[in-house]
Amino acid sequence: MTTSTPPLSIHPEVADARAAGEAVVALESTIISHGLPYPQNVELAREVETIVRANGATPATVAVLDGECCVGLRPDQLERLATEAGVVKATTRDLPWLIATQRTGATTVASTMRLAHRAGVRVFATGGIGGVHRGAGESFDISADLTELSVTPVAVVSAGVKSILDIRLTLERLETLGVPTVVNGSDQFPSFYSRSSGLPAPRRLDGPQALAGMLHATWDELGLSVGVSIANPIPAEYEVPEAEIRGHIEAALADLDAQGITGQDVTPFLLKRVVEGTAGRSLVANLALVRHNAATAAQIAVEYAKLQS
Ligand code: PSU
Ligand code: MN
Repeated sequence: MTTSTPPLSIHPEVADARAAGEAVVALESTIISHGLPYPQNVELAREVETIVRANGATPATVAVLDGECCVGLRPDQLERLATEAGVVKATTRDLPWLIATQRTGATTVASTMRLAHRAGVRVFATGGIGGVHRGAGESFDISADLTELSVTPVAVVSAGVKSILDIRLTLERLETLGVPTVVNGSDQFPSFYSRSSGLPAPRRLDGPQALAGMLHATWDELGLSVGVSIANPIPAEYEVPEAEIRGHIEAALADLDAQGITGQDVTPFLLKRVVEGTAGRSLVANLALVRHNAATAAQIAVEYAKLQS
């Protein structure tokens, strides 16, 4: 499972950690190429890898480089994703095309999960997951992240769902798809910048050990082939009040309609507009919550590795 077979290329450090039964944490790359501005994107990508290591796990950033599906990247490869023009935003359905055309793509939550799973990696840290867009009844715009969570046994640690999406419908969809969804240490489901969303946590567990126990129950005891959504609320000191974000999100959604933006461009457009609108305040929160998720994911991966031995 840990050997590299084209088009899958597993970084030797990741392969060694897997072979030794040690903790590994997957990281996505759409956040680097399409989710954050330069140079914060590459700085964060490096920093998150350091945080994963400091918490006892090996980082494995995932991307497709010239048609090669890489699990674990060298520093120059991270830099390339942060700076190169024309890096494709790649969800699972794009992987075959990237391989066939030897192109370079940044992986979303969905495709990162799929490639992490191929490499035997079970825990993944990100900022926010995709979900059901507002107005999805008309547009049918529901992120493939949710579909992937329903079929691929990887745990995704996020800060919940950004309110550019319809959070209530996203939780409904996760329930329908049978995705275990749990909040770390809170009775509220978080909404990325905020520790609350007005919706209750579907389920709650407190801390890495309890969360790892649930992963063990899901995959090893029940044998379910399903992802697990772990929502990890932003630390209180970095929270941005909902009132401060709401207007910017409404404006961004109105621009989206006015400019006729659809499909894969929707999420990157909204993310960029919110950062611009809040004059970088949302960016500080975004960086903080990703760091926090990386630390929590590494701790969960360490606890889960103990249950495997
Ligand atoms: N939400 C965020 N930041 C992000 C994304 C979502 O707050 O960077 C990215 C993730 O890579 C996620 C993707 O998997 O957007 C979802 O895109 P779409 O809605 O097109 O499925
Ligand atoms: Mn979409």
